[in-house]
Amino acid sequence: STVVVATKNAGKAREFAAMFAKDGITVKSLLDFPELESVAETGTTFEENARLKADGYARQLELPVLADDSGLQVDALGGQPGVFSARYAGDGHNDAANNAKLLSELSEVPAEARTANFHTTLVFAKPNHPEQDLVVDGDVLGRIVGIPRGDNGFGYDPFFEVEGTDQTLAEMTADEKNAVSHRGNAMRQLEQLWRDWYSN
Ligand code: ITT
Repeated sequence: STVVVATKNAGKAREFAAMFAKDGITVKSLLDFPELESVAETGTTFEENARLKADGYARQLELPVLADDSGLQVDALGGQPGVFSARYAGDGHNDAANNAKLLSELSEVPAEARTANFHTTLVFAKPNHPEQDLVVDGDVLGRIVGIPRGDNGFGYDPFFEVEGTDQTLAEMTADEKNAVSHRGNAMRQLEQLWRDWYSN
């Protein structure tokens, strides 16, 4: 079977594909449906934006879809970039520019005060039944390092060292990242909801 993940981010799509592949499920992303009208992320919370994407694309596709809204929350920056993580350095979503801005904002902050967390809210929506949306969250704690490490993953991964390890998310294999990440933690909760659903 197939699950549609309502994302244009190839890094996210790759992670979902790897997680669903373990259950024999194929993932399609919005990159497979270029004709759809883009849903604007006008919300002020991860949940609002994830609901907008899930409901908006489920309605257009007339299929159930899973949406992911995620971001990096840095304590010394009052939780920024947060829901603005994709647009931190301006519209257009440029990972290199976002990472450069993150480092410059933290230039006066000592290493021990660079604590952060990554957050994901996942929403699973069926077409035209927003009241039945399944909503789960996932987090991972860590800190922002001054020099990027690792070539795996995407986005802010080379700068995010996972608490309790000496590795950034970009130094982990895909399986290692999924075992500890915000997205992996949220997916494990969603799988539990799906199991409860089908056994009732
Ligand atoms: P979609 O909305 O199409 O899913 P997006 O990249 O715009 O794609 P978000 O609005 O959720 O997604 O923005 C998330 C931002 O956080 C974006 O800059 C990502 O690169 C970054 N991000 C999300 N998950 C990440 C992860 O696991 N590792 C590193 N960066 C991540």
